[in-house]
Amino acid sequence: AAPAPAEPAAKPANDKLVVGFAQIGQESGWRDAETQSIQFYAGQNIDTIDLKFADAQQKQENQIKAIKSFIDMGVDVIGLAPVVETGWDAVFTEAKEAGIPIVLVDRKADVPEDLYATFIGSDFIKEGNDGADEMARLLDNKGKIVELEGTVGASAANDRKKGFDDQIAAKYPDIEILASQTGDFTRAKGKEVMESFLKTYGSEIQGVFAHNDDMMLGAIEAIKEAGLKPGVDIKTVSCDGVKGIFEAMAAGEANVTVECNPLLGPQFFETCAKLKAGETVEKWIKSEEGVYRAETAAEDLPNRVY
Ligand code: GYE
Repeated sequence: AAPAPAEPAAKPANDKLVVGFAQIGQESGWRDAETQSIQFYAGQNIDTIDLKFADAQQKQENQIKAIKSFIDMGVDVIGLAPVVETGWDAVFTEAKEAGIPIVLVDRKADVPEDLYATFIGSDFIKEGNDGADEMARLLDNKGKIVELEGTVGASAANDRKKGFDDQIAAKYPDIEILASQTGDFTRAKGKEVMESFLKTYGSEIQGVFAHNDDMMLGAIEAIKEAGLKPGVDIKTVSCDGVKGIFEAMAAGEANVTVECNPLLGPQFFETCAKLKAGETVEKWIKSEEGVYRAETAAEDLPNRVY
């Protein structure tokens, strides 16, 4: 008898790298730059990457819903920037049981190590430490300051605060943190909280540390409206390195930004591809970043891409 024809190879429904990404929202210029980096990379690689992108509008429950729908779709890898650190165990366990690796992008989650493949992002404790050293330098190691915290419960806020406050307590006994309050990583809230600090403490305040540049840009407006000079009467140190803060530094209205890199798209998809191929990846893929001061802001500005 004639040999049976070979079975046609079963074709996978989608041979692209299928990735679900649950983004936090659009709270800051930094966040927008990260979203663009991810969407741009996927767009450039449309033949090989299928990106499902969800915007959670700042709500953990929306991120959890998005992750569940990615599990139902059977994506290859799920990425997310967890809005807060806690509360992920159940949904990450569902992903694990479905055999879908989780990649944490830019913010950490407080879960057992076996529930995620890797964290791609910055060392926020170090950013806080660097922020404290810069503030001490600006104030000659002595003075009264206020702190604008990021979103309550976010790893970027928890760790920047810890890094900053611990470094001040350990190395700069003559610097006093008068007050510390959340501005939710937004410009509008940063302005609002700074207004209330100025009402309470007035010209006692000699410096502000903000967990991101957007809140500082809001605080700068509040300081100006109070008739004081930001960057001169009140020194500023914030995190991220967005263009707006370089413009403020070049104009003499801000002093320092501690860079945090949002351009994580390429690293993210390269990591997803490795995970799909069954390769193991490092548990923490660290971003490289620097500290930028007002003195070089005008020169630095044209080189900033976000
Ligand atoms: O600093 C802030 C943003 O998670 C590192 O989130 C990120 C932070 C960033 O909204 O601007």
